[in-house]
Amino acid sequence: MKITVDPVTRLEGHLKIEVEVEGGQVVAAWSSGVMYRGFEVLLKGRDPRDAIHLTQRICGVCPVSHGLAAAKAVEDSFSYRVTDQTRLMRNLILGANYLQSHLLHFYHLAGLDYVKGPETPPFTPRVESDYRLPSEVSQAVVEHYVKALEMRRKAHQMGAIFAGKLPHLPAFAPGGVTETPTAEDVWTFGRYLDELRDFIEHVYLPDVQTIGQAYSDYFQLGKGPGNYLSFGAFDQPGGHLLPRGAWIEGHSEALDTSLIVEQVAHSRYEADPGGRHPANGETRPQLDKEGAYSWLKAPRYAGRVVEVGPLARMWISGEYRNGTSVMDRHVARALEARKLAAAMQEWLGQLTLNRKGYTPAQMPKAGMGEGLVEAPRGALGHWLEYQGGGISRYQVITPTCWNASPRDDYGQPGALEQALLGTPVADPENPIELLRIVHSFDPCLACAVHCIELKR
Ligand code: NFE
Repeated sequence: MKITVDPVTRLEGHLKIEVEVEGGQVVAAWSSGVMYRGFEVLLKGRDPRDAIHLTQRICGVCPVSHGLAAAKAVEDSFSYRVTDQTRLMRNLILGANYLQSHLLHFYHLAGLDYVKGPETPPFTPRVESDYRLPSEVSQAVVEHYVKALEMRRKAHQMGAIFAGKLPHLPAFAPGGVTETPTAEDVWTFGRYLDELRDFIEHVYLPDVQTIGQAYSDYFQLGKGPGNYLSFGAFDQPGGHLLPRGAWIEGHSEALDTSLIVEQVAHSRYEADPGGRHPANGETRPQLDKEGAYSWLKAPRYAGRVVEVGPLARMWISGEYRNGTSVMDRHVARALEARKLAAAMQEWLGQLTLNRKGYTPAQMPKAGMGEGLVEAPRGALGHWLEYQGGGISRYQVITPTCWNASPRDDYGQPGALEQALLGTPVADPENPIELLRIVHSFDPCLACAVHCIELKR
């Protein structure tokens, strides 16, 4: 039989999942982004600096990552190097966004797959689950769900201190961050960071442990392709806090972005056999293409299907290599939140008070650039080319495009499609097993796609 979940709720954007079940197990899976993004097209002809602000509108959850990737692509086009003060401010703004995003994912998106909420909207209607926590434990996690909303607000405020506002910050520019940290800024940021570190240590990590113990079978379910990719994030002298690299067929490799290809055999874009590197990428939508079932292209690294995100980063750094399952994704994300929050404390102490984070940069009229960053959900790249002061080519590959991609030119299913294979589904009317697997990737289809054609 076929099970279709459309849309999958409690993720950002619109994702459709279809699976074929035989003998109680998933034997085939299709992941479809059902909307078109097209930002690449509307950027054509604009000033490259506009990309820093327009691409943030791709998503309200991770605008910092898009703004930063665009700023880095512009800076890369004329080999501009930012100051230490800029680096620290960008790290703190991106860090604040990561903390709110990781809490959002665990408490507000994935948590209710395991914890029974109150019998009232927005907790109902729901796909019923085999809820396993004793009611008082469940009740405590629901209280943490509410507290996490306040923690996320504080994380947004932290980012806004150095970014001007959030979401969609105005302060990124080629040449830095147009804010100047004061003693009051640093004090306020530090006070909120203390609260977040306390919440991560004493609430988030223990809740992940509680759910991991009660649902320990999910350390065996939803296994990804086992290949990982990270573009590296949080610049430090000589490297990144979250390292750049790849893990392919059991081996660690240095990142080589020339090995990236996006293929479209099963995507709603004009046929382009073999695919393209994003620096030469095209965005030519074709709604009714035969055999296509997604608006996501299929990015591949060295021909391989790779998983991106916190588990990929913790795996590549060697800090967490327990497994590639649903629960491993939750554990890696929580451990990463703790590690990052500790590093943010250090960076805050390294800021120079009352020193600008911005040095005006003279832009050339033509150039090409690559902007790489790790967004909370994984590897994010922006590729830019401009001539006569206007953008001639722009391509974005988001983390969710890597994870939720459709089949590629060679028929290889994407990472999420692979993770669904072999999953036992106890009740096709309530396919909670599928939702737990999908949610563990923290997909954001808003990042991946945008417009929809309504058929009335
Ligand atoms: Ni819309 Fe995003 C992150 C990016 S995911 S949340 O993290 O880029 O495709």
